[in-house]
Amino acid sequence: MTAYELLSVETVPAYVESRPALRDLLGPGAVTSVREVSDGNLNLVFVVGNGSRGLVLKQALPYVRVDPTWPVTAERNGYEAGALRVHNAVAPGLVPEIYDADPARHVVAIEDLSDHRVWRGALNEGLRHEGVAADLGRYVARVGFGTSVFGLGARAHKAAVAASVNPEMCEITEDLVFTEPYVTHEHNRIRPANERDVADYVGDPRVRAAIGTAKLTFMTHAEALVHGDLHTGSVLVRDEPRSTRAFDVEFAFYGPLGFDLGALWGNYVLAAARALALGDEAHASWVLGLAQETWEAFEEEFTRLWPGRADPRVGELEPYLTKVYGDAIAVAAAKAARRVIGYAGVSDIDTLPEDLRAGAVRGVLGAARLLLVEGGGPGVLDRVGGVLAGKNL
Ligand code: SR1
Ligand code: MG
Repeated sequence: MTAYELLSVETVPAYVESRPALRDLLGPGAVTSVREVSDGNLNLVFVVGNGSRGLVLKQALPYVRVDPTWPVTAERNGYEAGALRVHNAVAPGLVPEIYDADPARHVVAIEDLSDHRVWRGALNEGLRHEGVAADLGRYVARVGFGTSVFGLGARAHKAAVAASVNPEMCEITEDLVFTEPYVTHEHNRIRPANERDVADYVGDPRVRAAIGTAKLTFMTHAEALVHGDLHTGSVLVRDEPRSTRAFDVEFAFYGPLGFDLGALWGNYVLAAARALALGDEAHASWVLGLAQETWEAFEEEFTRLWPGRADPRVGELEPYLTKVYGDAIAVAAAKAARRVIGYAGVSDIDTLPEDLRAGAVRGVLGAARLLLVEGGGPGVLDRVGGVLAGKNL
């Protein structure tokens, strides 16, 4: 029993009618199609149309959709609406438009991007969407500059930090990414064939030290209103005309820029591990090259924005970029490792044939360990492919 009414295919038309912004968008009494497409861990999602235009309704459940015994704040829907508005302002065209937010029913209405597809699925199929990785680097740069003290100045940054605290969702990340994989926990799903690999990885004191540092950075470096969960399943892509949209910003919070870049890199590692397990070296190599592509686009865009900062006495560009890079390397490792040890696996690995999975997991943990041990050292990303392939570099 929830304290607010959950949407269903049957009730969506009346709901749209009851929301002035949506009625104006689609026209009165005009809903002709409703399709439920909920497939993430947390929310109900409906694609609504009137024959010529559409929108998407996303409603937060007060629990994890795939585990109703696990309560999660429905207020995340409001955090998402707030972050989406801000991201639309600083990075237009790289996120879905937002049409409406309903704090009583915990619903946001956003642009219908049904002509896009989720990037993770495309990567799993060995498809190359050129330019997406660079678009995402620009997205992180624009959000990272525009919502930070650099873009906002001191007072507005402090006000934005205060207005955007998202403690419950941050706690999920603190637990699932930085804690649970490193302790004995009921959420962990370790295959017998990988027990030794996981024990070696989590038992390495260098790994534990680097993860502890990354967790502290996550919890205390309120740099920018980052996406907070920027994996390849949070990205929609379209080829013609090319379009890239980062969506699903319910984990948005004031955190380190490197968190979003590292999330992308960690998921490139998972996609490459899949490709290598399937014997597609060319795709693995292309996917691993995306990390550099994202970084270069980020660096170029951030550098372009830098002269426009509110206070030229705050920060130095090169040391700041070095800090972001180092943060991102550790997050890449944490994000890749959590998906093969802890709660919420990814299809890249979980849909591999059983006999290929253990090797892929071993490769991912080897790559994560390399990244954590070497930190932001020179050429570390270039060595990931070798480790994934089982070469002891
Ligand atoms: C209980 S939520 C599990 C995971 O799903 C989301 O995509 C986040 O990555 C979160 O950690
Ligand atoms: Mg999500």
